[in-house]
Amino acid sequence: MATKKTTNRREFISTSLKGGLAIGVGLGATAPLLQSFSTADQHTYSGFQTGFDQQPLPYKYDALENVIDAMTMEIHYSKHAAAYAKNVKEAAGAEKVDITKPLEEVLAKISSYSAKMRNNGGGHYNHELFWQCMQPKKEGNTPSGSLQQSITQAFGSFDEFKKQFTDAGKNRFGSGWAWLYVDKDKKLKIGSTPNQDNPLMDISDVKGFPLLGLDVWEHAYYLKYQNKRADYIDNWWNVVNWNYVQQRFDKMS
Ligand code: MN3
Repeated sequence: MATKKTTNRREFISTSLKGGLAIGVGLGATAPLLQSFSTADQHTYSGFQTGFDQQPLPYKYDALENVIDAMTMEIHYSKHAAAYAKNVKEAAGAEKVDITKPLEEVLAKISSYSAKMRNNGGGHYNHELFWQCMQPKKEGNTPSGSLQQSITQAFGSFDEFKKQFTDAGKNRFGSGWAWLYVDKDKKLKIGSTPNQDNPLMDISDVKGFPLLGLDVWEHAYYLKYQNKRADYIDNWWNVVNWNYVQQRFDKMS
């Protein structure tokens, strides 16, 4: 009897892992999050998991005008980001990745894949998140509720958080991203990653679940801001979609 029970449990764990929970292993805080997903909300934003196809931009190219101009948005979405989506699928084909599963599973074990997968898988994930993290400009744009409280708790004040996040973006040498993320101890952290890396990747220095990401590649701002990355970041705070960031935070708390 005892032997049979052990076997059944092993089969159960194996089946669960195949069902899409693998990313939870080694990421601590994301395990309960992913376990709560039904099959239906995989590959959609409702479950905060990411598929391999580029999703429609949630607003028009000119919706963020005065902060991010329409031409930058159009080139960024339809050329740069579209290329990451195309190339990650190519890499997935070559490396026998099941693209009906969330991209997050690949990112969590990115050290076992090619540089092409790392650059384009990260690039695709980061941009899909980035579009959702923005909305048309709002006056007095700040988080509210539990996210605001947790930010104040973690960084002292919202202004101090903004300063540290801005510095993370400004000081990233070359191309990369600034992040607000939840680490394995469920603490809010600020960090930055080079190129198209992100906190979901096993090779990343900063690890956790990203809540908010800022693209500081020159292609994200150069047409309007030229070399003034700091001005781009200062202005970008006006278009952060804090409701979306709060929803991601709620999934993690
Ligand atoms: Mn970009």
